[in-house]
Amino acid sequence: MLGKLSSSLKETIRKIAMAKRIDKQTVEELVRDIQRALIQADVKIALVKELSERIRERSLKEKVTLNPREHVIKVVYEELINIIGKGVEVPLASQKIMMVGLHGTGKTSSCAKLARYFQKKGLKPAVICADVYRPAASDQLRQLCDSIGVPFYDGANLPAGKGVMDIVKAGVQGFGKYDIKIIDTAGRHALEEEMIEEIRDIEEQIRPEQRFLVLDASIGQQASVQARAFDDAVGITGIIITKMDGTAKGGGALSVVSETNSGVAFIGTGEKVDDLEKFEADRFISRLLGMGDIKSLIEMAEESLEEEDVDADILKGKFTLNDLYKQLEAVKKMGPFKKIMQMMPLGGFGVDINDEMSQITEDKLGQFKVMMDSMTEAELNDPKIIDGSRLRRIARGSGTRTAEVSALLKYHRLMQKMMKQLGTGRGKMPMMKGMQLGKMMKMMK
Ligand SMILES: Nc1nc2c(ncn2[C@@H]2O[C@H](COP(=O)(O)OP(=O)(O)O)[C@@H](O)[C@H]2O)c(=O)[nH]1
Ligand SMILES: [Mg+2]
Repeated sequence: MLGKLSSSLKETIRKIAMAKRIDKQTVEELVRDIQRALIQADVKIALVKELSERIRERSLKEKVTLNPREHVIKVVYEELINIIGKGVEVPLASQKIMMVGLHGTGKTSSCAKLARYFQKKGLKPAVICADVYRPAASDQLRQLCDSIGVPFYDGANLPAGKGVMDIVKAGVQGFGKYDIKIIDTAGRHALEEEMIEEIRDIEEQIRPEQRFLVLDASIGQQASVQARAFDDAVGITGIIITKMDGTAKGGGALSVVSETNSGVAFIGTGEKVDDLEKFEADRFISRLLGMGDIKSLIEMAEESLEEEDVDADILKGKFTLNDLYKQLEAVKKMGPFKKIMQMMPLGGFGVDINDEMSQITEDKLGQFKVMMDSMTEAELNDPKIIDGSRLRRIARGSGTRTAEVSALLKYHRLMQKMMKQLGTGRGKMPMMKGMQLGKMMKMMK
């Protein structure tokens, strides 16, 4: 999702993290990079300008309590959230939801996706099809509902000549016992008065708590015209941006949301019923910037006031299994290891951390401990001496398999290598000097 924008922004953040100093020129370059990335993602020029101004202002003039690089990254993060708004929280409560939007934007698919979403949250959804103009619309929705076991109503039992309002009323009444009643309305190819009147009618007579506007991400900032028109007509309470999986213009669609009085509620990321994500601005931007959870990084940075001296022995490469265990224990308290690594501005150290290694769970740590208990002091201090027969002995002693002991050793080697890189100044180390090092070591201890 938003791959191009994300990779440009990640690169920008990386540059800042590695900058020798933060001065006017660095900030200017940063602003230019961000402008380029956002304009390519079809974000409105006016918004981009505004954002640039604010980044310039805040990066250099604001009083800094953080490390200046972190401060700038934080400013970028906050200002990007500012562009797309906080997002809206949809309560997990009984309610009627009306879907509006033009043809082909993904209303019908989103009805089913929403039904699925609420179903997974333990609520009982039902869906009403108020599109009387195209018979195929009702078939499409029925099939989707059938596939997830959600009841569906399209007024088939009503006498001929039934109108949209008859169907919606009968549906809402018939589904009285259901928690969530989702109403799919008929779109048009353009913003026609007839459609606007129809949804206004439904709004006035049914009073749905939620009026969700469905926007197709691929139209980018042009979505703004639709957003305003639908907001004027029924008062949009949340926006669903669909097809985020297949466009480079998603930034544009996201950014027009600020023109309505609401915000993004969900994002559609594919054609299947499960391809719907609840939208949370901070998480979304963190992901876009590749910062894992930048919030915790910044909080952590704010907390870690004094920089601690790095354990010189560890950096010289003397990194024993016992050291590893101590670190893992500390890291475990903070969440998956991979996340911590992603928080590092350098995105790790050119060392690939695979998923298995990043999932240090309580169980795994317990197992590590048991294996280490079966090792001799010499083995703990210098795991290199562990050969095949020692490996089998340790496995037997700890009731594990040799493959599991090997995995621990492999993990240790990887960490040791990383520590060495940190210590010797080889690899990417030079850029790290004087910045994250103390904090990082503290985090890992
Ligand atoms: N890739 C992708 N396709 C989507 C998404 N949402 C809807 N679509 C597709 O867009 C097309 C139009 O969707 P539909 O729900 O019928 O739109 P409607 O006319 O507004 O009801 C269909 O082919 C959907 O499968 C999405 O999030 N990602
Ligand atoms: Mg439809």
